[in-house]
Amino acid sequence: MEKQLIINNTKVIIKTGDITEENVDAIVNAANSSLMGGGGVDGAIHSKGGKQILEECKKIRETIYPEGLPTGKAVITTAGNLPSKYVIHTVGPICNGKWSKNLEKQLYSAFYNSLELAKRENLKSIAFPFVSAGAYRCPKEKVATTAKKAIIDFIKYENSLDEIRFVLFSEEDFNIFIKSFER
Ligand code: AR6
Repeated sequence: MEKQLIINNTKVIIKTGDITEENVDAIVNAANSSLMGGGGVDGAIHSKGGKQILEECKKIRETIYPEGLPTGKAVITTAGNLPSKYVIHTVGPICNGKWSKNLEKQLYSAFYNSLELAKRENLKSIAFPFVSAGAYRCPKEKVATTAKKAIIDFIKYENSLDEIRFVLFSEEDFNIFIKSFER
């Protein structure tokens, strides 16, 4: 399933699929602070992308983020064997079913900082997964609304990207996303 929107000349694509198969400049990884891999999208990216990604993550830990990547920040590595050129690793908040202004702020930053990093690297297309909507258990509708806010603000204030994709793993998640964009 796929839906295309145009927002201020930027193509926004909402689709079902496996993000590791997306052919874009950068796919975003819903990582954890350790940057050492895990389950969900993170596990799929590291296992299909190969060890090059982990090697670069280790370098980032040794240099700029010895204590781990803080929630809401983003870093970039190459994408190893994946079809995309880069992986942008971000860390969304852990909600455990709850929601608050602070969690919203952290999640907004995860989306916005990933977009800004793509801009800094002169990238033209980016694909996001449903950050924090899996193991971190943030309410899915809230994640979709926060993602929408972040991308609309980015497009409005400092757009540089030709295409922003959201790649959802199930039809149910796709429908939640579509609803938030129609509001
Ligand atoms: N392509 C697209 N979406 C996927 C894929 C895939 N290949 N695999 C899973 N999803 P999660 P989080 C969906 O748990 O909530 C990891 O262990 C999945 O259905 O990957 O931010 C990390 O290391 C869900 O909708 O990310 C962290 O410890 C969405 O991706 C922690 O999980 C996000 O689920 C991060 O948790």
